[in-house]
Amino acid sequence: MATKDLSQYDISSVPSAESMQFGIVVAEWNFDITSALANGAISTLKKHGAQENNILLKYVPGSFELPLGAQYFAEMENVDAVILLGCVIQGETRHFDYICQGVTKGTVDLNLKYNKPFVFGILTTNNEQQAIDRAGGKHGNKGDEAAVTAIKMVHLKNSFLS
Ligand code: DLZ
Repeated sequence: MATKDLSQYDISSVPSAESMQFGIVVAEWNFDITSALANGAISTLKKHGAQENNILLKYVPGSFELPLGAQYFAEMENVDAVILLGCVIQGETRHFDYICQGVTKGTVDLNLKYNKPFVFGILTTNNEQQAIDRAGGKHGNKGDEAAVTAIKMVHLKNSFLS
């Protein structure tokens, strides 16, 4: 995967997503950024063969709510992977730390509890410009990277089952 440009990857290394079903949960906080992440994720999934009706999109108020939104997908929809998209920007208080800790721990727990990929597509930046740069700006789009990760992880799981 890319280290500098989040949208740069070896296309030939990405399996077909044609038969895969995805849930995407998007935080409404910093929506200019998170909607750009969602657009990137959706177009990347489609680029690799995912069908439009196999990409399910839901919204939660903020990044802290992303793990629970993702859990609803796991329990109520037949998805192969869930992509969590959010943007937490450092402010004057320690709120940033608590939200980041909560969503990170929550995402790790979901991966292991449900034995399926829950992809961490959350920007955690010092300022808005850093987020813009990673939501379709000069450092690419974290939504693209999250989509590629979801496809690869579903493919990995399927390789153990076949
Ligand atoms: C409260 C809050 C703050 C200060 N900053 C952000 C942020 O930068 N990004 C984000 O996604 N959400 C933020 N939130 C909202 C929390 O994630 C959460 O929605 C509320 O604390 C309610 O649980």
